[in-house]
Amino acid sequence: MNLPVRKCYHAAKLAFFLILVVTILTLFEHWRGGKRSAGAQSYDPDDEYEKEILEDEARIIPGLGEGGLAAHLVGEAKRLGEESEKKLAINVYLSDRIAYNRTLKDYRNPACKRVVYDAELPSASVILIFHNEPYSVVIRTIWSVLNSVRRDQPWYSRANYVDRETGQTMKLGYPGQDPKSPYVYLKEIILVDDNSTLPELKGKLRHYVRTRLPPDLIRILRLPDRVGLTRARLAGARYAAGDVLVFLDSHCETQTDWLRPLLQRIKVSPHAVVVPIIDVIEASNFYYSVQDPVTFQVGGFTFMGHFTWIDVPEREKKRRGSDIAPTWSPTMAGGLFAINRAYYWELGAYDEQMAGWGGENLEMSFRIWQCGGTLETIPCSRVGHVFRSFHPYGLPAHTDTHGINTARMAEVWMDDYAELFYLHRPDLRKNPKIGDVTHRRILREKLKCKSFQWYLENIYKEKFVPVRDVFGFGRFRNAASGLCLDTLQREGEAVALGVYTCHSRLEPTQHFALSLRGELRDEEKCAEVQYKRHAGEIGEDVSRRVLMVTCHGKQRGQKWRYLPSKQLQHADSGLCLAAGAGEDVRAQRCAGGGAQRWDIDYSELN
Ligand code: LR7
Ligand code: MN
Repeated sequence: MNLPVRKCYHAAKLAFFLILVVTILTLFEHWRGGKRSAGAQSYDPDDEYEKEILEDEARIIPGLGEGGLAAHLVGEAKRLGEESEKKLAINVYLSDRIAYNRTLKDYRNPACKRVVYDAELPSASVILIFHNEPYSVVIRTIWSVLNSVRRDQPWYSRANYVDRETGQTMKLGYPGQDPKSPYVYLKEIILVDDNSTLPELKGKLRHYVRTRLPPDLIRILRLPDRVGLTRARLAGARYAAGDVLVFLDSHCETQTDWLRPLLQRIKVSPHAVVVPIIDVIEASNFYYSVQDPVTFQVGGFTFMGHFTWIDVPEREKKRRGSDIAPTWSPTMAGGLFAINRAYYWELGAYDEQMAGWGGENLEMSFRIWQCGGTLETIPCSRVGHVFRSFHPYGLPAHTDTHGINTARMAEVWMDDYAELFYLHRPDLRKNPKIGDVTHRRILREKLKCKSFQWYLENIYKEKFVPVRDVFGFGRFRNAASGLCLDTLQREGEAVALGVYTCHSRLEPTQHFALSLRGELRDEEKCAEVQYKRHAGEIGEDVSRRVLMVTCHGKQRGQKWRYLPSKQLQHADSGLCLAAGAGEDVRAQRCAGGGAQRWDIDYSELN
């Protein structure tokens, strides 16, 4: 009977052992579980970001702003939106509620759909720079770039797979690109954070990129100091590895197939710097607005150093041959362009001593043309940009970076024409604040660049040069009242011309000219006598308004004569410019007297 007892003993031992093991395992599990829940209590920032991002995503209203239509909120939400726009120049409250990857209607010239691009194109590094930009707007910009280069986009399937010269079948993408990569032609997106202070642009943005975007395609470059947009772009360019640098502001949305036309043009013409057509995304409702898919404008400038939009000159329409052909542009706005990376460095990249905002766009434009490149708008590439009415971010305290940067540009590229800038900004003439530009002048020498005069005569023939194309210019002082012609800073098409106390020096609002064509004008607008139908005969008491309107260059209605009596006579109506009691000038029947006599500062006719 020993045996069963022994058996029993062994069984008990085994059972005890098993219980022990199970207990230990259970305890261990328990301990691990406890540790896990303790971990959730201890702070992990990524969990916090994840939570915030999920909340953000839950706020999005499906369908809002879809297709690029205007988005509207009502009631309290509408009010909060307007409030955010007052503060940030963009309706950020609304932006937070529009899908990050909303679609846009295709606004391109229909002819663009028939263009055939090479299957193999240069690779692109897209560089987005930002300082305290609204988080959701930045994310939407990134999504828009990514979605537009997805291999499964219908326009890529229609790509030319057969090389036209060799007859070889080509793989869609850039040389060496993995054909299985879901993104075509895109080497990388480089986000350059110009030392933002908004917390959501730090960890949360990083977490978003890691969890929702292809992290291996997106780099975030954090600048340790706020350096301004020129140097932020330089930092991005230094880092970039793609064949082509594509710069965008971080509040953009791209249109259907916007990238290939830029890459194709640079492939064919490596010294072409190319810009898309820039459409307006309304800051208040995110409406993607397009004037007309066929006509678009190119870049001009004012001697104040500002970028302007101008109509494509008739001679250029002839030269380019087709509405969708590359169109020469005298300048570019600066924020959205593509350039061959090697050429960017060869051409002198940027003036790295430009701080803050402004000036770099005209500097680069003049440099491109004067040093042998071309600056072109590519009509089949369209990108929307949120235009803001003010800069929501602060700029380096009390420094007028636009003025200083423009002076640096003028010193290097404008030769004697720099005087026309200094006419507006005498305070910057020989001002030590501008800093040293020697190395940029050496660059100009080295690249054997042409003169500014060459640029004006060959690239921007239409530009009105207020000291060259004139009989007289400066202040126009009225003999009776002693007041000077003044735009009174009235803006808009067709605004009344006025008079104001003469400034001691030539101020832009009082800088008028009598052009060789006989226009009475400032840099952009020409004086016309308001024409009334059925006004009857010109009687003694006739008095008409004088309006400043865009110069058409055709003389009709915009021609004036400066008489030996110092009267300014309007050719079509025969009326003379007169200053009266009010602040607006009038066109009246010519008569003697000081009210119709005008002294011009600098005139060949005085
Ligand atoms: O200190 C700064 N650091 C920055 O990184 C200041 C700005 N920035 C960033 C900013 O976050 C934005 O992404 O730089 C980018 C451009 O700044 P914006 O959007 O305030 O400039 P803008 O659109 O008002 O101005 C235009 O002119 C500028 C001149 O310096 C730049 O060249 C902008 O890129 C340019 N924008 C465009 O060309 C878009 C089309 C607008 C037009 C016309
Ligand atoms: Mn911008």
